[in-house]
Amino acid sequence: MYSHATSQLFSNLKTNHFYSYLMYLNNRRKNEVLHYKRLKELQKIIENQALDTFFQPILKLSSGETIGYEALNRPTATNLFTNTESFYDFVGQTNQVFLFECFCRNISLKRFMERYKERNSLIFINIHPNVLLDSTYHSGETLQLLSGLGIEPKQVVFELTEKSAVTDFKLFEKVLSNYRAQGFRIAIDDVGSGYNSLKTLVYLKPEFIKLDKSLIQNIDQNKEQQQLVKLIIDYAKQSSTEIIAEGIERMEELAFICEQGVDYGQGFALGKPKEEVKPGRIPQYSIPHHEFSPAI
Ligand SMILES: [Ca+2]
Ligand SMILES: [Ca+2]
Repeated sequence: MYSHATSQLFSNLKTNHFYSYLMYLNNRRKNEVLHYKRLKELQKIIENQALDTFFQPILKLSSGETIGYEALNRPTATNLFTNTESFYDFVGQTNQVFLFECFCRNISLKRFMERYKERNSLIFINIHPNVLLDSTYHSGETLQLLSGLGIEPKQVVFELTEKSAVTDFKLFEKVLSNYRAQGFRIAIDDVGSGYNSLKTLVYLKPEFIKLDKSLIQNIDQNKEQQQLVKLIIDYAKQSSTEIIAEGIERMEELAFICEQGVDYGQGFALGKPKEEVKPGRIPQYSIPHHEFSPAI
């Protein structure tokens, strides 16, 4: 027989277990309701085109010329999505990714042409690798859309983020060569953010490598980041790939990147994302030499 204290303990445990189970069910229901509400909101965003499109300039560092713009789409803030990142994380978990990507691509290109006064710069479009694999996407629909807007394929660079893993490299190489034959170019985005970089770079042979902002932030003070960037620069030279350093915010970062001979730059120091399509500018800077870690 259990003592009174022991059976009291068991009874408490049972009650606790029951309560945790109830809590679990309650949380699960709450999450399901939230997911449903967010899905509805996503559909509303697509229907009403409730996204703001911003264009951030990409500059040639040796001349200061703006060679192109990255299109960035952000949903109008609601309490269902507190920031852009949570919004995109959510989209990635739904079966709406494809629909949403096509919507974003169309709206980015359309707004670019509406707001862009000159005619010859590049437009960088973020795209999920799987979208490029879809047959309807490369069967001429893209070309048709572009010709309707007066954009040439050679002006378009698809930014493939490393975060959405490419699994079938052979198939992907084939698809990309189709795109290239039409004039499109490829950039691998967020390189150095820790997602499978080397394999992606070697197999996909992108025309551009976009160095992730985590590699650029405080690069003037961090030896490991400097080493990684130097490795990628060496690789790029051998494979005739051009490098775009992202997230340049401080003059010291800009100076270091320029000193290393990086081709292009993007970041708040050169031009913020704006609704209008506006060229960036390389600020005048003078950095006392002693502030640098020696280049390695
Ligand atoms: Ca990007
Ligand atoms: Ca990026």
